[in-house]
Amino acid sequence: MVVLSKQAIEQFSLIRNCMPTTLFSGIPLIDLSKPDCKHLLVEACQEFGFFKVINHGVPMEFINQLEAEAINFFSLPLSEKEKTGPPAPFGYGNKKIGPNGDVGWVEYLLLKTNPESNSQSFVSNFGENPDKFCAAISDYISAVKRMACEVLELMADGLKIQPRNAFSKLLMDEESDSLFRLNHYPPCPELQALNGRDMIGFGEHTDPQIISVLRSNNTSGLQISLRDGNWISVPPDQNSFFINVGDSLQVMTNGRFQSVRHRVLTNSCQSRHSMIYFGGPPLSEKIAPLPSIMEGGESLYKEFTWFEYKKTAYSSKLADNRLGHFEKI
Ligand code: GA4
Repeated sequence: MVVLSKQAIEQFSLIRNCMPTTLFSGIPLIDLSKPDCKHLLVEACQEFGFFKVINHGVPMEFINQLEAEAINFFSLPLSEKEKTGPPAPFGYGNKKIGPNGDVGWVEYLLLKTNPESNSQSFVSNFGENPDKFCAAISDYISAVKRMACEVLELMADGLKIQPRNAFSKLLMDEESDSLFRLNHYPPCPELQALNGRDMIGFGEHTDPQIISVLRSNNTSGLQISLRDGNWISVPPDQNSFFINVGDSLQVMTNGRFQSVRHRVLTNSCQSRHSMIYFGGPPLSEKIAPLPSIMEGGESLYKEFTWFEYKKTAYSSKLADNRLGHFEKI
């Protein structure tokens, strides 16, 4: 990206950084190789809607290969990358996020997880070796989807939900409306001149889907909002995955799990690369609390389909509370 003047920087959202950003050491850590991790998973989803996963079983080779491809792609000239755009519904995007005026210091590729639905002409513009890039994406997505399903099954076990695939079957469905996103947050050296202020790479929001699985390189920037509204910085860890509860999982657990508000701040000296799998249900799926969660109680939410939720999401701004429209008063 280009060098920015101070005025140009100020077109992006800046936040006053009262406290120097310290990395928070209390992020729940889930070791998937431990037999009783389901209880810790439930606690983490209730308290934070967010946790870190180790012993995840996703081969490092897939992660490293895709990261190398992504770095290659984002280092191409803008005109090359733009051949894969615009991002709506899928493709390359730069600074503009979503259809309603949100901007961030980020460039990205937004894709469907089902390789057949990314059209041939679109995929053929994936940088210098599109086949290699597509193969890396597909290997990575299959492994991460498998891990996401295992995590969802452990959550169902921890919540004593039957059948244990009540959540994961939605991601496994052929019609699952899941997405994949590669983000590049270029460094912004001019930030140092804005003492005491941070620039927004990706503004605060919750993810609309069921679950999001994020992997980033070792550059910090991700922050999550705690229940008390305070923002904390997540220490990066390139060998682990970070998992977010999405709005749909909040509804399916009748608010027992809460989707996590998160954002990314720009780093002044290092590029941040992240890859996120958003596990979503089929468009026609009714999103409602599972009967075994309700134990005869009332749903906190009006009934809606994933299609209806998505429509609301795409007519909202990033920071909006989208679930608010569907809460019973
Ligand atoms: C947030 C989660 C995913 O990145 C995403 C985003 C989507 C987009 O970038 O186009 C949205 C945002 C996300 C929620 C509200 C709408 C839609 C931008 C936006 C303003 C791909 C998604 O599914 O929802």
